[in-house]
Amino acid sequence: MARILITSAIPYINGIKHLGNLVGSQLPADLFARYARGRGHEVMFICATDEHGTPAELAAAKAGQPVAEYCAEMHAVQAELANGFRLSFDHFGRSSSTRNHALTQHFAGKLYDAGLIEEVSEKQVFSIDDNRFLPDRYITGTCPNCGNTSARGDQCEECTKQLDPTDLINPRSSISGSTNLEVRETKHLYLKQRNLRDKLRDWIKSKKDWPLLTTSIALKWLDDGDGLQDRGITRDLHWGIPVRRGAAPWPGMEGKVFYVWFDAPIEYIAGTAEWADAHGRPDADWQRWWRTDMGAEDVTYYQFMGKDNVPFHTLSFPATILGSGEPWKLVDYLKSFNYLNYDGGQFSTSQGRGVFMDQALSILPSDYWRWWLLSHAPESADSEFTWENFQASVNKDLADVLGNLVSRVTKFCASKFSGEVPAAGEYGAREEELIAALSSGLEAYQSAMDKIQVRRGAEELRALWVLGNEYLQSAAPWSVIKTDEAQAKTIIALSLNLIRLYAILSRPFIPDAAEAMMAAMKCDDWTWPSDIAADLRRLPAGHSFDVPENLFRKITDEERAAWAAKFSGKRD
Ligand code: B3M
Ligand code: ZN
Repeated sequence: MARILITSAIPYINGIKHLGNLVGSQLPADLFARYARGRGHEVMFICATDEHGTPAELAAAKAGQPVAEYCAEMHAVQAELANGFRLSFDHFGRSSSTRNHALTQHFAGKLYDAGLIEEVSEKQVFSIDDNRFLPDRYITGTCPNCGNTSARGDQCEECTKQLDPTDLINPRSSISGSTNLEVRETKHLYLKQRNLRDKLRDWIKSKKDWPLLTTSIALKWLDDGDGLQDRGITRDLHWGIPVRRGAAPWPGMEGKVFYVWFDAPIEYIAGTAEWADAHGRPDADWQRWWRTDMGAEDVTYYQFMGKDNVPFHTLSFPATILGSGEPWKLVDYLKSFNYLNYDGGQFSTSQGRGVFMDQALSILPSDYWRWWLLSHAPESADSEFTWENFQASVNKDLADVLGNLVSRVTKFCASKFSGEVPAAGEYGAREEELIAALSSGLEAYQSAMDKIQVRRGAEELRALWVLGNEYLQSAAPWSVIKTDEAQAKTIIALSLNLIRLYAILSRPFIPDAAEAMMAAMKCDDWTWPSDIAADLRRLPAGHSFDVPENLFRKITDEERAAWAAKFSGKRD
């Protein structure tokens, strides 16, 4: 049994996430967590909401709420949606927690002690009418690169260029729209990442098995142009983690907070501490996941995120960890994703384009979405959601292949024999062939899942379902029963056991359907299969079962057309 730590990039607090966000981090992380638990490993799976920074403050202002209240409400909304998608976090924390405040200040203090923090006087845009500095998204203006007139101070959404607030042409305050702005001196802390460049490069280069997407982005940022830049880790904002050196005040930094990207990844650790607190456990219980001097040396740590988050996780956060000089765990495997597009364009939160998590659950249960999203995960390239494709996958894979097998076998047995598993006799060549094919299929499935090849995992799982269907089709118990009842019973006994086997193997992808299948087999033994022949005799003769409700329904052409129309524009 291994110990596996899994974190998903923590979603920004402002608003409900769309399916593109979901498939880029939280959902594949959940898939892997469920798979690892299924294999019997000890898993700690952490996510949280990312509550600081200008997006949170601006969204709260727009909602007319104090930011703390807004964050508390949105955290509850996101937690409920995570639950709706069956995301099996051990803890869904908050980056605004007291744990994260203390840990973030602790890391800053250690970095200072190590000589890795520099105080820099710099020029920032100050709004006279708003009486405040305008960092990042607080300022809007024309992009010097593409001419977009609503580029934000940190980035232009049109051309994706990273910007500084002072780069914008015709800048205005995002709060008041005021153009009564001036540039003022202000003091900020910089993390001297450049001092860690060689260490970071060696560390990244040692990760031979990482996805190319991950290492290519990391090395590009490390070596391109001027290379790794020292990075401002503080902001002139009210909402955030106050700048302190551990527990001590930081002279000259009063009234300032840490930059959101400094504290957000630290929340992975803090979230694990929150987990311990929530369960009344001592510090040692979370430290054994994170501190190599406290038992974490045998932990394997996996991170999941969209490609835009890779630089922060391969450079900035490791710089914090390495620079602290303390024995914190670094990521062992970083799985990153490309983007999921929506019906000929991009998902867009600001334009409300695409399907958002709440909307998805309001039209179909989570397994339908989980299956489509995971089997089309944007791994080697961007992928695209279309309603045609969604309908085809659901109807074919889930309804025709898996759902149909379950319903045919259980209904046939209940009507021809009884609601109990019939006695199985000797197997013939067909059964032996099936067992051999399932055994090698299982290995292929495990090999994909062990490597977190999400799409391939889905393909291998579907191939296992297909084997069962083909077997049933060619074994044809409905014909055999007319001449050889004993053999028909053997076929059905094996097929009922197959349902239990599929429940176990499918659970990481479609947990609700898997649980319904297992419940229908009136069994609660989720032991991962290691010997298919034995597993197909696990439910003995006389064991009772239920005929489950239809596991999956088909999506009609009318529904597809109606949903495509409903989700074509701005959400209301
Ligand atoms: N909240 C960005 C995002 O949601 C950011 C991730 C933080 S991970 C520490 O894509
Ligand atoms: Zn631009």
